[in-house]
Amino acid sequence: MEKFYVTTAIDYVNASPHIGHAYEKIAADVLARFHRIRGKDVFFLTGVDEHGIKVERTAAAAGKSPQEFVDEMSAKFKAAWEKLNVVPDRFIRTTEDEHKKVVQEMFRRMQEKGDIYKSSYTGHYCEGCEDFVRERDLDEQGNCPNHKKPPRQVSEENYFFKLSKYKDAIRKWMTEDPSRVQPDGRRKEVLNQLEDPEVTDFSVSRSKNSLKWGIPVPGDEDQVIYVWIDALTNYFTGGGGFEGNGYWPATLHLVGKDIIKFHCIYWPAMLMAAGVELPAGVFAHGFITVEGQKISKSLGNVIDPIALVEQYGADAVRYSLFSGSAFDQDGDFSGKELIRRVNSELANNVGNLLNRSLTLVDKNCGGKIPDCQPENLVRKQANLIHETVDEHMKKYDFSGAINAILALVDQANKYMNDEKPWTLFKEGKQKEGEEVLFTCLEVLRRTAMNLYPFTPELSQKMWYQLGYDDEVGKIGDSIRDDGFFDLIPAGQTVRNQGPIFKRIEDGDGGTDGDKAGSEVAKSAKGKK
Ligand code: ME8
Repeated sequence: MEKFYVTTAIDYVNASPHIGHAYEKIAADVLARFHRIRGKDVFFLTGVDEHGIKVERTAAAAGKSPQEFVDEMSAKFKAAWEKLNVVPDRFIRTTEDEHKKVVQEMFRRMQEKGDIYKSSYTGHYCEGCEDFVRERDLDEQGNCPNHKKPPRQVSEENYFFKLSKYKDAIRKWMTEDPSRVQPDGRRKEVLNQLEDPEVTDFSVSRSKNSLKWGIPVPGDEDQVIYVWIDALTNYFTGGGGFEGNGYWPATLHLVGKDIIKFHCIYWPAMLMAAGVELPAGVFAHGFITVEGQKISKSLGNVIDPIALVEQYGADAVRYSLFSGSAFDQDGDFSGKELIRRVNSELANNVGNLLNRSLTLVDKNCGGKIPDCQPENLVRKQANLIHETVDEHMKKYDFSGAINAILALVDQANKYMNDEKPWTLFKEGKQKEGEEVLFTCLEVLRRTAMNLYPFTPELSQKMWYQLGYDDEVGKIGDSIRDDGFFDLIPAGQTVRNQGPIFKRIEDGDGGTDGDKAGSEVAKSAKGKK
């Protein structure tokens, strides 16, 4: 069976999860579900990044021990993903013993290869980035351009990794197969960074005086392993580490656009030094803004994904995040847009097609799927939807996949309006009426399957109403070798249980979605 091992970045636990973190985790879950129903052996890893200065400081400020603090915070991240129906095969924490051992072994192997040496260093360290910032990249006030805070002057003796030795090999890795780093614009960006002489050997440890909360350097009590070495290695730990569990190398590392340097330069170089196979690919997604603004605590727009799910439901949040904007570019979240899309696209277009079809089947076909094989344009389009969705998903074009499914649903709704099966039945044209219904039911079956990665609950409800007793998420288990899914079975009894998706009404009974969105932001703020 073909394997698909997908990972996400692991989130820092110094603050609560926000919608930007959720966006990435849902995307990985969408891919995991998509490949699973296509019959692949999927392993989906996500988790949290628990070491480092930021976490150490935040724990101290909260009057807690680092361990106590990360235990609480990790549970919050886990709970948020559960609420969103994000179901990883493993939720990794970098404080796990198993991970610590893999990181230390990784370090040892890099050392054995002669790629780690001791040297002293002076630089500007930004705790927000958990990285050194170059002097010329600081803004006019001398602040880190990303975190708008002054970096600390750090001067100490550390272990260094010989990145310089691997630059040519990394360039080759990224150019000989351009699909390894996507989108292409990001690949070019990293290739440019690679040419920068300042992207060179880097420090891979801190002295215990400056950082205690981390994994000790094997054989040196005074040094702690630098947070990025620790964090990146989580992907390898998840893949079974040096013992293996059959999933490494990862098929895909899904990460935000801000951390591609670490994933496309540091990580492959580390793996080469440790003699470990490289991942098949990295994809960098865009950033989510909230109502046009960068997510920031000071703006008070840090939307708590749990509050959002409580207000709108998991499917609505998942769907609205990916239906509107391109995954490889920045996108915006607004309550108004969520309500508009969910009401018009899911409740109206998909919901109406299902409801009308099932009502007519109940009234005119004894509640059973009619036995026929009509040939018409809508059926032809329906037969193509699988391939079309595959094409979009292969390119991580989630909104393209959703739009193709919705276009088919629109086409079927229009077809029903034009053919008027209710009139056909009235006129005694039973066969013609059944053919129209069968066509629409086939579209609905395919819609349930193809929307499933985005809206698992809605799809399961559709599946059940179409008369299936199994789970739509398990169809991959019985997929035929030729990848063809059987037709909706004639004679299967449908179960019309009313709307699968209720229209979202705003609190005021109006359509002021923006207000709804900011209510969530407010309630999220109030909880802190
Ligand atoms: O970078 N929109 O952790 P992190 C979309 N621990 N994605 C966003 C986002 C937004 N507004 N804000 C953040 C770290 N992200 C490291 C990763 S991996 C070995 C270690 C994404 O909590 C961000 O791009 O700062 C990253 O992929 C993830 O959330 C975690 O960010």
